[in-house]
Order: sequence, then C-alpha cells, then structure tokens
Amino acid sequence: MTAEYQVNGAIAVITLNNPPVNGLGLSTRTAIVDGMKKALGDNAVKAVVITGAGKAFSGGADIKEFNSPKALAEPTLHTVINVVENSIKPVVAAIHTVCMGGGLELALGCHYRVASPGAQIALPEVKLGILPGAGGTQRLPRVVGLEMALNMIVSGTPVPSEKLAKTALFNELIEGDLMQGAQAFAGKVADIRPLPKVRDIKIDYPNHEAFLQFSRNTVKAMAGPFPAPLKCVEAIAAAVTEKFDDGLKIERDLFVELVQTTESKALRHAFFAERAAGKIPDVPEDTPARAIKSAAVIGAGTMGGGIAMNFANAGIPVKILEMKQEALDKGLATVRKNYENTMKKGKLTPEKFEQRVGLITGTLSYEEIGQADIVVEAVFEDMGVKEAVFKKLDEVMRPGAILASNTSTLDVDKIAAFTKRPQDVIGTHFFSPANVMKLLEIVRGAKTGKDVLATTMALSKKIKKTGVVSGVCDGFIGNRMVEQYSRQAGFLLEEGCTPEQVDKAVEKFGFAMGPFRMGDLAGNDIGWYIRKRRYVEKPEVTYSKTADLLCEMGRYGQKTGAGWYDYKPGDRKAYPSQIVNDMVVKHSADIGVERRKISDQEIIERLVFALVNEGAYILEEGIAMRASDIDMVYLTGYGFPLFRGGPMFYADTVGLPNVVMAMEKYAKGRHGDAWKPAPLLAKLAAEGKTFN
Ligand code: 3H9
Repeated sequence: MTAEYQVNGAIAVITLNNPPVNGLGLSTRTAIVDGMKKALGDNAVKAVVITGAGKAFSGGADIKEFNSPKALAEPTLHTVINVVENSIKPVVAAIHTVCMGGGLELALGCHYRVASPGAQIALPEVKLGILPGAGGTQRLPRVVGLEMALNMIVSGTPVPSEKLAKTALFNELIEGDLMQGAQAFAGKVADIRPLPKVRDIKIDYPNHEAFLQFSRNTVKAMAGPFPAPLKCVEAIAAAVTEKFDDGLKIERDLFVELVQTTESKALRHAFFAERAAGKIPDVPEDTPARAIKSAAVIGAGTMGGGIAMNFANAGIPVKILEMKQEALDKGLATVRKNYENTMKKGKLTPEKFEQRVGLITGTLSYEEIGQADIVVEAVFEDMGVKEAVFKKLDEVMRPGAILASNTSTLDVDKIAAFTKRPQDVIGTHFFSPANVMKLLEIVRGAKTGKDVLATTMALSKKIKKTGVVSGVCDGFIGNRMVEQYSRQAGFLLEEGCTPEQVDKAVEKFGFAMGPFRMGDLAGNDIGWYIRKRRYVEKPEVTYSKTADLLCEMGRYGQKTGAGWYDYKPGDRKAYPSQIVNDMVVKHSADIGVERRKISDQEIIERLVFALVNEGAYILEEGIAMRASDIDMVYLTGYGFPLFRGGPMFYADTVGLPNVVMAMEKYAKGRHGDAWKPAPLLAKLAAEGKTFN
C-alpha cells in the first residue's frame, strides 16, 4: 500500500507511504480516498490526520506519471482534495521535512495544518514549466496573502515552515513529536463546526489590480522564453478576481496548456536527467566510498585555482602545488581576489571569507601533498607534461589516494598507465570558471576502480557539481561534440557568414554565447593547439583555416584584447572586427568559395545537428551511458538552452527523421562527409523512435 490507515482512539491516521518522497501517484491517491472512506464510515473516528512516512510529507504529484493515462485517472488530485475538503469530520495535515506542489495543495484542502519547524514549504511547479494545478494558486493566496503567494508560486522557492508560522497556513507549529502533537490537536478540534475551509477565506488586497499589473510586467521581463511564470500570475489573478470555483477552472486550463509545452517537457527531462546522471548501473549506490578529508591541486593557473576553490567551499582543506614561487603567489592572489569579489557582492560573510581563504595553502614541494586523499592535476594539456606529473604523483602520493586529471581531451588510460595504480586514476574535467560552472565530467578509465568512481561521484555532489560519467575518447562527451559544432561554425565563415551573424543566430536560439564569443572568452589558442595535434594524428579531418589565421594574427581572444571581435581595455563587450571580417572574406576567395547569404535556420541546423550526430556516435560507443547524460553535459557545461532540454532532447522534439533529412541536404554541400548520420541516429529515425 502506498498509504497506510491506522486508528488511534478517536483519531484516524492516513500515512502516505510512497518512497522516496511520497509522490501523489494514482495508487497513493486511491489509498488516501480509501482511508478517508474508512474514517468517515467508522463512528468511533472523530477526526483524521494525514501525514507522510519517511523523508517527506509529500514532494507533490508524481512527475513520472505526467503525460500518462495515470495522471488523469480517478481519483485525480482534485478529487482527493474534494473528498478531504468536503469531509464531515475534520482533517488535519501533519507536515514535516518536505511539503511541496500537490503535497501542499492536499494540505491546503485539509481543514487544519500543523507542521514541524524546518519543513520546506513550496509550490515549485514553475521550475518544471507548469503551475500548481490542484488549487494551489487559488488557496495559497487565501492563507499567506497575495504578495507572499505570488513570490512563492512564481519563484518556486521553498520557505521554511517557521517563516510561515504566523500566517493562516499553519494552525500550530509543533516542536517535538509531530504525530503526538498533531493527534492532540485533532482531538481538540474534533467537535468544532462548521469546519474551516481555505476556499471560504476572502483575499483582501487593496488596489490588487495595480499590484497584479506590476507583477505581470516584472515577471514578463524575467521569464525569458518560459511561459509558466506569467501563467502563474494569471492564475493567481483569478484567485482575486473570480469566484473560487471559476478560479479553479482557470488554473486547471492553464495547467493543462502548460503541461503540454516543450518548455515544460524540457524542464522535466532535465529534472530526471540530473538525477539519472548520478546512477551508474555497475556501481551500486552502496559501493563503499573513500573518505575525502583533504585535497591537493597541481597547477595554480586559472583552472587549478578554480578547482581548489571548490574544495575550500565544501570545507575541504586543499594545497596547491606550483613549480615557481611567483606562479604560486599569483595563483593564490587570484583565488583571494575572487573570494574578495564575492564578499563585496555580499554573497560571502567576512568569517566565511577567512575560513575559505584559510583552507587553501600553497607549496612548491610534491612531498608536502603526499598525504592528500585526492589530487587533481590541472597542468598544461600536453601528454609529456601529464606523464611527468603522474609519474611523480605515483611516487609521492599515499596508497589509496585518488589521482585525478583535469584533462579536457587526452587519453585517461594512457595517463593511468604512467602509474603503477591505474585503479586510482580518474578524469575530473572541470569547466571554466571551475568555481562557477556546474558540470563535472567524470572520466572513467578502463581500469578505474568502482570505489574511486563512487567516491568521485559523491565528491561531485559535495562540491555542488553535476557529475556526468564519460568513457575515454578524444574530448570525452562535451569537447568531442563541440569539435563538430566548431567545425561547422568555421565552414559557415568560409561560405558567407561573419562571426557576429553566427553568434547572433546561436544566441537567438538560446545558447548563452555563440561559438566565436565563446572562443574569445576561452582563448582561441587552446583550440589552435589541439588542432595542430589533430593535423598530425587525424589528417583526414578537415577544418576551416580561419581560426588558425586568426591565431597567427595573435588574436587569441579577450586575453590579448582581440580575437574574433575587437575589445576595448577593461570592457568585455565584443565589437565586430573589420580586420577579421576582411580576413574571412579574403580566405573564402583564396580557397575559391563563393560567399552566399546563409539563413539563421541553416546556421542552427548545422551547428546543433552536428552536436546531435556526434552525440549519437558517443551513445552508440558507450562513451555516454544515456542520451540524457549528454543533455546534462550540454545544459550544465556548454550553455545549451534549458528550455530546449539539451541537444539530444531537442533532436527528439524536432523529430529524428527531420534531423536526418536536414543532414542529407547538407551532405550535398561542402564537407558533405561530416553529414553521414551515425548508425544509431539513422536506426532510431527509421524506426520512428527517440533518443530519450
Ligand atoms: C505537482 O505537484 C503538480 C500539481 O500541482 C498538480 C497536479 C494535478 N515525483 O531530488 P532528490 C524522485 S508537480 C516523482 O534526489 P532530495 C526523484 O526523481 C510536482 N518523483 O531528493 C528521485 O528519484 P530517484 C511538484 C520524484 O531529497 C528521488 O525522488 N513537486 C518527485 O534531494 C529523490 O529526489 C516538485 O517539483 C516527484 N514529485 O530532494 C518537487 N520528487 O531516486 C520536485 C522527487 O529514482 N522534487 N522525486 O532518482 C524535489 O524538489 C526534490 O526531489 C525534493 C527531495 C525536495 C522533494
């Protein structure tokens, strides 16, 4: 049973029991109604308490059921709430830990609500691209007031129960044993009639029209491409302006509309994708992890410093190793400056500042890092340099220490082979700026120990990263795909685009940054260095020479004050560059390509489908465990628009046969070889299936 029924004297207790978070799926909803029927039919029962077992009162409707017949099957959440609200015996919600979404809506249908302090109260539906669809937008404003309800519903942010203690949401906050307190409360109110109903409360807000208009304007400006926030305001407006039942209907219609949007599907996909990424089929969740109480980072550059900050932020002391005092001092000073800036913005207290800075120390000696539980190498991206570092680490690190490499493209198995302990070696590919970006690509070598993998996954959570496992290949998941994207961007320049035109189209599609602005930020010399290696290792792969010509001009990007764009001192704004545009046009002429007008649609299809096709190879080869892992990499590390759900999900929404058709069209153009559909993509398209 997903809800249990028990009678204690005159009080019936219905306990939701649907782990992990008591989602209100069909079976739980049915069990609640059954419990209510029993309570109503039992003359000895005077009042009912509804609570949740385990770690939640309820996390809300079962999101997994959305878009399935179960979501609409009776009893729906509406029916359950009606049964509770219309009960002739008082129903008390006993709330603890987590009370969200449909869970809060169920509680609002109860006649009374009591809660433990510290319970997280939220209507977070907006984060899934929907709105509270079981009366939340109509009832919450009646108990916490219009403004507070609007803030909660539009942001979806949880509010601790004690902050709401003085509102009509809670009748009592119960310190100590919640169930004892809730049953005592139920006993006290058992004979009081009429039963209070939230729906009967009047919303009293003078000049609500002006407030609602102000809210519409503000929310519209903030919502970007997401339709849900504004619809939340509309539903809340109905709570003020319409009769309760009419408001409910408006809310319901808006909910049904939103649940079908691609934006909502994308957000729900991302919710489950994030959780799925943490699961590795052959590494069970109870795999014993190694303790990580101290860390070391090799290299005090931008990457090394950023990585060290992650450890310090999680309270783990970390030593940064450098070769020269000057470089070490510079690196430590940068870290300090970063923390100072955060403090100046008011996001870090002076105590926390001191604590974090104090956790990061420097050294010039390998011997001093030997006892660390994990060491992350963040040195120059060159196999020779990595070899020297890993041979040294093998000598100095204590047995059982994890040896991690921040390599972004190199073969982790080769790196592991430089040591006598390949089981302890793993790739931890951070993204720049490493203290900010959410993604951590965790590269599993052929010999990486399962406990090392489990430890690194747990560590990624501790340092608040989204860990995604990748197998070993050139560039892993993210950079291997981005190479195909960058190749297309280069070809587009040769065929008629300017960097600005490509970036604008890509940014309009929703990427945080187009490929050329991104190159200028990351440093165009990095790609140049990697390409030079590829020209030798994979001469068959073609690239546009424009990026090399740019680097030959010394235009490495923001750090040299010039890249694909011009920059002014102290200003990160990218100004279109005549020099670059001339170089691009001349290059087209030099290679005999007649420039043509290229549409935004072509730009997007060529860049995004290039990602998708490489993603399909990566999936097929088992480099990524699932398509949703690829989506997580792109959503958290490459600025792919969240409302499109990641490249693989996006391809699913476009329709894989349409993707293949577009690729066939581009295969007839220059560099047509790049457009051969990966066998997996071709197969799924032919079978009418999807990646996710
Ligand atoms: C709604 O209520 C609509 C109504 O207004 C209208 C209906 C008509 N359903 O996050 P965690 C799973 S919409 C199904 O790692 P935590 C999750 O997938 C809903 N499954 O734990 C994971 O599964 P697995 C509004 C759910 O302790 C496991 O629980 N509610 C749901 O860090 C643990 O999750 C929300 O949007 C769900 N509703 O955080 C709340 N929730 O183990 C969304 C979780 O297989 N949920 N799961 O990977 C959350 O914010 C967090 O999960 C929560 C717990 C705070 C509850």
